[in-house]
Amino acid sequence: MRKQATSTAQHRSVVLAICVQTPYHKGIEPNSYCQEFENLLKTNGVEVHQLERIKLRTIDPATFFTKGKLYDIQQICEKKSIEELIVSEPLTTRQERNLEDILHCTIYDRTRLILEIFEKAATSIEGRTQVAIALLKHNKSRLAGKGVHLSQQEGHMGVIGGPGETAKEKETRHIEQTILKLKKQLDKLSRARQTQRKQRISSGIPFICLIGYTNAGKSSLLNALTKSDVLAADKLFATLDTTTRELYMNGKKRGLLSDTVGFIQNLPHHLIEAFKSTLSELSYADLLLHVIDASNPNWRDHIKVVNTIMHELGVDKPVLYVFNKSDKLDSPKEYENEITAYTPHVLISAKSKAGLKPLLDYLEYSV
Ligand SMILES: Nc1nc2c(ncn2[C@@H]2O[C@H](COP(=O)(O)OP(=O)(O)OP(=O)(O)O)[C@@H](O)[C@H]2O)c(=O)[nH]1
Ligand SMILES: [Mg+2]
Repeated sequence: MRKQATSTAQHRSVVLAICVQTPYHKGIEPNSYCQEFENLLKTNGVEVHQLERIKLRTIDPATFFTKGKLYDIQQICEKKSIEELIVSEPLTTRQERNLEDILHCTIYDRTRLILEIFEKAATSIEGRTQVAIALLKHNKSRLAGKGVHLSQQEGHMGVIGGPGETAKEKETRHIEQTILKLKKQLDKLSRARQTQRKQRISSGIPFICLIGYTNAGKSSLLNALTKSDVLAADKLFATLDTTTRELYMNGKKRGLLSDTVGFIQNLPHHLIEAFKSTLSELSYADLLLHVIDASNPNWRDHIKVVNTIMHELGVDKPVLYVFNKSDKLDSPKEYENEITAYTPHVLISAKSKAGLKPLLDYLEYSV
């Protein structure tokens, strides 16, 4: 991962990654959860030297890991001269700092990992600005817990901020000013979005949005339905910028279909906050297509994650559950029995195009 201060240019850090099964993971299938963590690491281009899986019965508020586990990790760090430790869970500033002190290596948590992936994946000005704000807010929160060396430097007479301003205060103020500047830019961009939205609404064309967990196949479905070529990749958060395409059915333009950023468990709060202006589009949708990777053992949990975020965003729109990747299921018939509670729904494969006809029929009659 990216270091705060660069050392030797070509040096690749020795990385230990730990996938943690915590008490709050009740009901989540651990293998696919760890697979998802490995995908996050891969997507961020991290070369992992050792991957450990740890099950925690309780979380230590000061060090996250309990004493015994921490001792084991310490042994690995010493033996393998670990320089970076990446943890699959979000850590508090205090936990991160304490772990750094005990393990003598740089600690990165889930939040940092996801933020860096977003930073790399953002291409549009709006996407980049949103991610930059989230990163700055994260850095600011980390700074708040930073200790001694930053808080003890005295400010000089005459500098902005007045006498006695500490280095920490200066840094915080700088971050706040930058955030303010970026927010102004974002406001301008969102005003342009509002104008586009007004035009769209007055045209009366139905507006359909794809939502869903990351890697569920939203972009693949957009491509399959609109015969376009949006990036669909076996990467997490391949899509960060909204793409809208015209949807034709039986040769007639019947709507606009829009792709959105995928969600994940413990999506950093600052990211949801920063992406609110893009996600606000969802409130204007006539229909949401909630795409689910039916082949992932944690699909139920993924649905919950997405629905919770929708609730947090205050989005309450008609939903069609689109269970995707049916080609990967051993028995699609049996699977149908498991999804009866999710109504209305369709079972499809964006890859083989199976089930697309019932989906199009639904769209034709419902929007
Ligand atoms: N086997 C199979 N693979 C699929 C299907 N649909 C999508 N995929 C694969 O799943 C991976 C993710 O697909 P995307 O369309 O990029 O998923 P997404 O939901 O847009 O992901 P993000 O943009 O990262 O949120 C890609 O490797 C696709 O090729 C399907 O129906 N069957
Ligand atoms: Mg996508």
